Amino acid sequence: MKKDCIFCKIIEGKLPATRVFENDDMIIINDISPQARRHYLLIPKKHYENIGELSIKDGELLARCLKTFAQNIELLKLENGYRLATNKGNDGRQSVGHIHIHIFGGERLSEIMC
Ligand code: DGP
Repeated sequence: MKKDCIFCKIIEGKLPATRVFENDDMIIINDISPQARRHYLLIPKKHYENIGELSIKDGELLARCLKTFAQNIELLKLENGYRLATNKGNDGRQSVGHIHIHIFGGERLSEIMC
């Protein structure tokens, strides 16, 4: 856990968030500022600044998170499909420095989304 990280505080329960799913690896919460009818954030519990910090070994954690996500599509009401995105750095418009994957769905999405 990193001091002064918003997502670490949410993971620790020190800041409120609507948790839709949780296991040992990750939480899935509703985004505070949804960009689609359903907009979740998949947040690994281990603190990494962004996807660029992951080693091959760390990639196993990400693979487990994605597999678990894919097994919970009904819970998330994403049976019709979804889009995943992760932002990195200034050009990627990353605003929170804790790795997270945006999950968009619940409607037919626009062709381009930022
Ligand atoms: P990014 O720009 O990729 O770093 O996305 C960060 C997302 O996190 C953005 O869509 C808004 C969301 N967010 C920021 N602070 C909070 C918070 O305190 N709670 C929740 N639920 N979402 C947050």
